[in-house]
Amino acid sequence: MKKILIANRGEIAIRVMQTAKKMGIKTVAVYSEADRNAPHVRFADEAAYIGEAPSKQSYLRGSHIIAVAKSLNADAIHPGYGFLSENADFAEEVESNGLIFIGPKAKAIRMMGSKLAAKEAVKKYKIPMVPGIDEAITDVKKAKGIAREIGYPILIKASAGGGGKGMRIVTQEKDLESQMSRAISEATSAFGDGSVFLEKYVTSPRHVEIQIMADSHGNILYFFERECSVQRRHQKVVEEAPSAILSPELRKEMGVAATQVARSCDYLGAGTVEFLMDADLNFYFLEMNTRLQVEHPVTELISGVDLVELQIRVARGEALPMQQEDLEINGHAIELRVYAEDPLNNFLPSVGKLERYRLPEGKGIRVDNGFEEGMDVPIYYDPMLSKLITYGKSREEAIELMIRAIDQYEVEGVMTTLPFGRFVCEHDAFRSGNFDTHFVKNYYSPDILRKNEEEEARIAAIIALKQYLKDQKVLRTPNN
Ligand code: MV4
Repeated sequence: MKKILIANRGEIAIRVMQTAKKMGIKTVAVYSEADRNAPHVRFADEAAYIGEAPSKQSYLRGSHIIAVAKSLNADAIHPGYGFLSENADFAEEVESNGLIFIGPKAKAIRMMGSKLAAKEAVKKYKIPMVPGIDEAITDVKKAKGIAREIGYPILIKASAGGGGKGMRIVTQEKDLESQMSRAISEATSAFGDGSVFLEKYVTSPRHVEIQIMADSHGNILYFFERECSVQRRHQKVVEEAPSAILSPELRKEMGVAATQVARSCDYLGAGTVEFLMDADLNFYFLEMNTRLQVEHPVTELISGVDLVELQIRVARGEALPMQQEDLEINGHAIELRVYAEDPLNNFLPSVGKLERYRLPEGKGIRVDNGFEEGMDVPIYYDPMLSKLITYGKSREEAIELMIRAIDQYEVEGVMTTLPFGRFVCEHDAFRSGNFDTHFVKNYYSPDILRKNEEEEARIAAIIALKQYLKDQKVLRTPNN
């Protein structure tokens, strides 16, 4: 593998290129009209224009991107996350054009893209699952019978859904019929597949996911867990590794279950197996994400591996260079997703020019960044500016470092989620480790941030006044 085309933009394109460069592999960036001057373009050895700003006319043009890769003699395509990363047809087309897709085979992507197919695939292993059914259901009468058996509240999920799309909570039987028909029509229009199924609704779960990596020689390793419960409307905001609540035994149990999920679909490359965990630490398999995830850096910091390097190596057909016994957790890492969104105004995208943009730096601080001072934040794509990641010997150290790094991070021109990240890191529930997926909903309100900001403004005013009085004393010397 001598040259890789990265079919993505922003921080993840740069992240992948960094490792490719380290491995002596040439890189090709692709860019849309909006990204002509983007850092990921300048970071690459070569770059190719692929179309207008909207993703559909650029970053989602699979066939065109493949043609570009071939014309520039690339050997492989890395899809990053989002865009084409979980598009089975694209993975297939890459391979049928004689290029290497740095990711799993199309079959595994397809299987795990369907919740029902995934449940079917893992059946031969003893993977704990939420009580529910593993077939699509349309008959309301039958559904009522099943829901009664499972017990309310139940959750209707779309088989083709994911990341919370197409889910409906039903608390009582009289709502089941209407919710089911809504769920089916929503799933049909959103995914072109109206299959829905029922599960017991776990009311206050944690979201714990396991990073796995598989090679083409039958080896599958787990790289421990990430705790991702701090999320807002299915959008993760803060992630950490390891989880504050897993025992070594439970970690191993979940790790083994995750590798079995990967085995069930003949997995290759980096993947993440998502679990729900209830208050009694029971865990249940939810779904598998067949890509490198946004939050992979926390895993890299605590395990000491470069996940992108391993992706590239297994894509080249190499065996994984370590065994499960070689892996251990060192320290604690936390990631804050820094979005150009206004936490005081319902997290509305805050577009504009980065008038000032200075990153924090220092020991234990990593910033996976895709922007620079003077750039506009484009409206066409995800508004994530960067990922701020801190690493310490302990969870407390990582949290303290995160607060200091947030204070050091300078952004002017757009609103960001940095103050929101500070709120999370200072909150007792987060600090104690005792929180679930309802953290933001339960504890956050813009008023809290406003009060913090007013308090900061008050302190700044006091300091300014003190300095003013001091300056006056200096100026009023006896000779004046
Ligand atoms: C659930 C659940 C409770 N009970 N399934 C949301 C995203 C998708 N991956 C599955 N999700 C959930 N499935 C049962 N049976 C609660 C969620 C859920 C959630 C899961 C992980 C992280 C954040 C979440 C936020 C709301 C709901």
